[in-house]
Amino acid sequence: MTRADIQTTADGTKLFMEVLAGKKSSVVPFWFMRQAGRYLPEYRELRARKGGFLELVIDPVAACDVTMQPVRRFGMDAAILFSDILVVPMALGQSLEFSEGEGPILNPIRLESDFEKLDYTRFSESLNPIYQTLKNVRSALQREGFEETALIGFAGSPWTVAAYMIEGRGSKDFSAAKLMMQENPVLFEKIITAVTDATIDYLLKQLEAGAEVLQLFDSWAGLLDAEQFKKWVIKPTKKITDKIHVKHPDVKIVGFPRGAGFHYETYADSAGIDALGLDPAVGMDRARALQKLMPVQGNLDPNLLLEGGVALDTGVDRVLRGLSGGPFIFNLGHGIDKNTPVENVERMIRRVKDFRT
Ligand code: 1CP
Repeated sequence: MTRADIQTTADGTKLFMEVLAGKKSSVVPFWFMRQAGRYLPEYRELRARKGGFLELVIDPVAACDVTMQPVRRFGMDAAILFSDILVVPMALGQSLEFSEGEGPILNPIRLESDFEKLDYTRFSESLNPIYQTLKNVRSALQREGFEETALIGFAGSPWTVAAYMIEGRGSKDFSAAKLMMQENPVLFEKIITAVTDATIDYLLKQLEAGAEVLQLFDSWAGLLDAEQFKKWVIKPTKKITDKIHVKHPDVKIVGFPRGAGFHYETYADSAGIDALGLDPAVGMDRARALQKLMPVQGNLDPNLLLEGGVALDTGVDRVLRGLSGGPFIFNLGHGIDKNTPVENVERMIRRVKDFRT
């Protein structure tokens, strides 16, 4: 029997979606964050040919190809749209560049006058290439025999996206964003509200274009204290999940509040999400407690993929044994490193595919 036979459930529903709906499975579905990207030679080749990262993202044929690359190679249970969380500020008219080796550079919003320059009128239209990518991926999955592979759409959560908009670049502490939160809460709230409303529109259109599951990436959730977390993570996330669920009650939303530590429970209880992405710092006992609340996804330390060998096997087994007793999707605890050897990825996937509860 092939894995594909095992994966298709009796009524033809995709295993990935069944698990997100709360079913426990003897075969563990998997995908991993940043599964399309620089560790893959075919990605590096296409990126060099297209000239850059954003050029790939706004080209629906190329972005579809990149989305499909890891699926063709490894047969994940889910494909994730190839795009970036920062296309939302870009579509709001904020300048965005990805410079080689430096990550994203945006023209920072520090003053009311910077905020007023945002342009909502072309938001939806600017994102048309991304909706087209989703349509292309849905047909490519069908055409290439991946009928059981689910398609994940995504966005950044408002706090994380706003943090980049204010800071203007990646940072370890996002001090300019945190300073604005304290010193100009009125402007900060305007930015969060603008991102929240834009994200709702963006995710609803992703669903119309063919996304079947959504993930919200809150990569910098760990920088906030309990009060800030409630106000700037939980509240806007709940607004997004409510709006999506009103229109699409059956669509599952995975929330990934990276680094949220002891706020994970509050997040699971109050953000309106359907499944929880766990970072590597969440220990197995707590992960299992969280799994009683909802399906979980995670949380292999991506550093083990750099190491490979027995260390990797042990880490994979620990996560599989720890979480396969309930609804569980195997994933990394954050994005794969660009220096990851492909053979280590193959080794990890073989172990996940061979595992049975
Ligand atoms: O080719 C390149 O040089 C670009 C590298 C790259 C890639 C492959 C970036 C730049 N973004 C992406 C794709 C991407 N980003 C995906 C695609 C789907 C996938 O395969 O998973 C997704 C979901 C993201 C999400 C994203 N972008 C996040 C959230 C997840 C996380 O990693 O924490 C964040 C924070 C970003 C911003 C961003 N985009 C790119 C970089 C290098 C960064 C991080 C910048 C920083 O803060 O240092």
